[in-house]
Amino acid sequence: MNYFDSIIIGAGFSGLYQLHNFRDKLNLKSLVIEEGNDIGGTWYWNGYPGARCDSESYTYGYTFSKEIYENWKWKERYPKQTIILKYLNYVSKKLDLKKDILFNHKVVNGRYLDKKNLWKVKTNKNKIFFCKYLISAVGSLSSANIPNIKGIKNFNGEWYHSGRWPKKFINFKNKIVAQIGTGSSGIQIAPEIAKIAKKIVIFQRTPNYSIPARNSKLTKDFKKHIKNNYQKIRKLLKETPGGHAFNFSKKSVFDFNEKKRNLIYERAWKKGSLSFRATFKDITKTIKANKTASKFIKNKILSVVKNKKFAKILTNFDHPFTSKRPTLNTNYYETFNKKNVELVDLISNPIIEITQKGIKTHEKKYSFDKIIFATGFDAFTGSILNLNLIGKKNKTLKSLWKNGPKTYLGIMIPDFPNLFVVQGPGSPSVLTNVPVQIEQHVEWITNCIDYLEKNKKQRIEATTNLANIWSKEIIKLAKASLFMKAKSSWYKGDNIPGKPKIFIPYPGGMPKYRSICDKVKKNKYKQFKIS
Ligand code: N01
Repeated sequence: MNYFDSIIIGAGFSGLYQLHNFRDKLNLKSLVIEEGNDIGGTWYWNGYPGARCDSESYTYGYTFSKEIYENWKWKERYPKQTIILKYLNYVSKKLDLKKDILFNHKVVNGRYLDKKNLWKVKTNKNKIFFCKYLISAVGSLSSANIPNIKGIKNFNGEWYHSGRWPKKFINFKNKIVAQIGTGSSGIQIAPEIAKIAKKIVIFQRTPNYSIPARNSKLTKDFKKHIKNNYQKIRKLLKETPGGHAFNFSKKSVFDFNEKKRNLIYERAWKKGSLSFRATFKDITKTIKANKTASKFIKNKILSVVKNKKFAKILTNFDHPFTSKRPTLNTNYYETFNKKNVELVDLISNPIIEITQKGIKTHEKKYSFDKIIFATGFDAFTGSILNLNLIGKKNKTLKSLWKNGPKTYLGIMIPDFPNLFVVQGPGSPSVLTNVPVQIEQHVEWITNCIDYLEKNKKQRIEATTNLANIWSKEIIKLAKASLFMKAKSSWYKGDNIPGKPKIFIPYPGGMPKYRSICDKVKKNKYKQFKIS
């Protein structure tokens, strides 16, 4: 029988660290099953032009090992997708992880066998495995959202999704390219395509606030600082709400007059990075304070973009800054000053259909050689639901979650014993610098299973009551935040037709979340049903 103590689905940041913990710390016979032909998870799939991380490189990685942390040398302020893959390969080699990964196998279903207390897992190549513990490490942003636009199948040219970027070389030189979507991915793609394509037409539904990344090579001194401050950096990442290496200012927007405040914003703008939102303590907390930041960003965009019509479309915001995922950019707004770049406002001029030759909007027919979909993901739930999991009493995860995900801590699901989710819906996940959340989750799961094994327990399960309490807590926190002020956002499922409209990630910040998880551990998981 193909039996393992634990099976981990996905070989990204989560799966790799989980494998190391289970195999090398708990001595569990473990296997990772990965759909791609190499490690990397989100960074394996998102190989689009311009793909780069928004978190600063020295904070975007594992911190569990001083040796691993110190011996990897980041070269730029923000790491490129290819560099992150190199980094993960370095870690994987160091820990000898690949030997326990089955590549090119996609898990197509998993069923909990009540009597045997085992999970039965099947792959697309009809391989069947059994395990005691099943771990979903499939990530929050893995299920590509390809919009169901009429005629998509008729297009004669090639089309691509940013989150499933082909491994082959794609030549955009002298091509006429369409890009649909202007989120974090689209904002990175457009400037790169504009450099080489004959023409790029960017189709924008909703404008995003974007802050300059100000990427640069790391100086010798900064590299030394990283190396000499491993413990300090690690501690800081655990203390800040988003798991980043920046703290929020203690000052309010209203501690300053407009002139002084704008000077402070100006300084933050010049510095760039996601820390812009932390310029004042209340930007992310109250609408009144937030309006000053939103206005500052709007004026910056208006000052860069020369074409008045484009500038208006790019600043026609329908949400407060940070109520949706803030984005970073390198020359995104400057790109609209190029002659080969056009911007289409889908609010006033929606897409009617995709034709053989290109895209037909309400106002015009366009011809394209290629179409890029930077249209995001069925976030949080899409990739885990695609595993087609069936728990106790033949209950499918799809039916359990038909009105929205139900989890406890975003880690465990009622009626799905011994199934653990890394970065699941209901955990802080994408509201944080993700590797920081991943380490915390993997370590919590490892400790929990260690407890079960040492105490000769066979299974652990969250109760429905626990999951309901957790959902209520998330809704309460979300209502008190600015996140609910966004008219439409993938944080609350608005981007996928038919998806329940409910705020999904835990918005209380990492330190609070961590302390809740630590308490559960300290109380020996008493909240759960353990047998
Ligand atoms: O996806 P998104 P993303 N017709 O959902 C538009 C992480 N990430 O891949 O805003 C027309 O943000 C949609 O419009 P609207 C990061 O967490 C990280 O860009 O819904 N347009 C939006 O403009 C990030 O937040 C990094 O009105 C349609 C865009 O497509 C997350 O991934 C880099 C449409 C989708 O934006 C997702 O970012 C990249 C339709 N039918 C990603 N459907 C870094 O760290 C959707 N859109 C750098």
